[in-house]
Amino acid sequence: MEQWVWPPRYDETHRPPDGQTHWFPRRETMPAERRDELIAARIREVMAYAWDNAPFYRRKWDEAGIHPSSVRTLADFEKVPVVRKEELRADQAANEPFGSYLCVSPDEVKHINGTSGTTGRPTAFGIGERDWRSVANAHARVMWAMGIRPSDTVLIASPLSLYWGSWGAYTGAERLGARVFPFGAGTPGQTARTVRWMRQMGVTVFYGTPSYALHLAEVAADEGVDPASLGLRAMFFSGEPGASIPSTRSRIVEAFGAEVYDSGSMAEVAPWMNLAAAADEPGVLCWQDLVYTEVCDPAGHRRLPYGAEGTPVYTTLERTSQPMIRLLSGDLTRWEAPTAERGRTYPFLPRGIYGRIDDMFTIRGENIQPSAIDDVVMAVPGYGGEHRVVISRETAMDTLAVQVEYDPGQPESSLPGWAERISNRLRTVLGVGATVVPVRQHTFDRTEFKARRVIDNRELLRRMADEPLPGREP
Ligand code: 8LQ
Repeated sequence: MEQWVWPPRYDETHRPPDGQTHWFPRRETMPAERRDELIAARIREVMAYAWDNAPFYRRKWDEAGIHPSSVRTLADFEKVPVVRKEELRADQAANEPFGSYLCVSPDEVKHINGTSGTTGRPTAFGIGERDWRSVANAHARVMWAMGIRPSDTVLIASPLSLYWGSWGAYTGAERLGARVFPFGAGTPGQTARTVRWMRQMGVTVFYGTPSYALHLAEVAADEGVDPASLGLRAMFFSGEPGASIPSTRSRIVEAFGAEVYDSGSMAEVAPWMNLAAAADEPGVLCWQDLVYTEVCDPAGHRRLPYGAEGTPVYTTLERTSQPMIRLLSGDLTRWEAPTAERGRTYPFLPRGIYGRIDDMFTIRGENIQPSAIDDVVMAVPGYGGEHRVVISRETAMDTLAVQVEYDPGQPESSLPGWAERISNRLRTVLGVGATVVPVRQHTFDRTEFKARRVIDNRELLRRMADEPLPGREP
């Protein structure tokens, strides 16, 4: 029943009694050191499998002078070179359609998902039936820890397209035995219909992005429906920072009155619920026996001690079609050692994933994460629901401006003082001042998916400087 074998095999009839908090008690609560020994052994098997089946890995490790048999411990494993998303993209371009890291025959691919391709060529995920089942079983297990039960109706409120997020939540909820409602998101007018259908179907659990949940709350209110009356019991999120960011989280809780669970890593490493909360609190556990997470130094890619901030590097331990072995995320987090207190002996990321290294910007020597700005402005009474962060260059100095929508309930005469209070708060938190510009509610578009709130005018200026003027030779 509770097995952990390679290649993975699951008892599809297993489901704990409702009152039991762990789906797989032994795997989830064993001493972390013991689990690490088992992970080291599993990594050897996964690497040997990839060596035998994936020219991509064989070439890469050959060049680095590494053979799976030389990786005996987790310390050895740190030396295995990381895989970057660009490498996967390039390998797929050269080896259409799934890349030379596909370890099963193309005939065995039963599901296709992909990246949205906003940054370059999209990457295809070719998923074999075995992997689809492993993801379903893993996600059911993680969702069980969130308290989701067969009696729940789970709304999938994210795009049902290439996005692994929606399908991962779908297949997990289905495996758990819940009622799945794949309503999707992203088509015109859909959000108002979502509100109506949620009521009619008695939805109890919501899945989507934090930005979309806040948008849904606004639309519900516009439709005369108090979001708290929708009857949601639990909401779980992935895709962007928010569920572990205090002010975003409290706005969601205040609107819906539901429990909030953060989850999610990267589509490539599905089961992407490998990072997920198992309690109604900010932060996520690293479910190490599904995907082995190392928080690493962003330059050398060596594992950092607990307590440190770094970038997650992921290794799938149950994927057979496109295994990911030390995939570099480029995200930022801080991790803490496993304790028995959280009921599962996994490392903990108390603030979840709070941003991407690439999205960080520097103003007068201070490194700033967009999510830190979200946290400040969303906590301000009178916040109107959206904001934009504008970085510009005036003379030699970069400047920061934040346009913040205000609630129409605020008298206009109070706005200068309101803006100044936000500005002061930003200075305290970020270490640099920002110009705060109040703007009317609904100035900015809402998103059904992942929010992009930073406008980098320096980038625009750089691009304009690089582009040839019409009529002039480049
Ligand atoms: N990203 C994903 N989940 C996040 C979270 N909980 N907190 C902060 N940032 C998060 C399919 C899942 O939703 C995971 C997913 O979104 O996969 P993608 O589309 O490949 O995007 C991955 C990126 O989303 C990560 O690298 C994080 O930056 C962010």
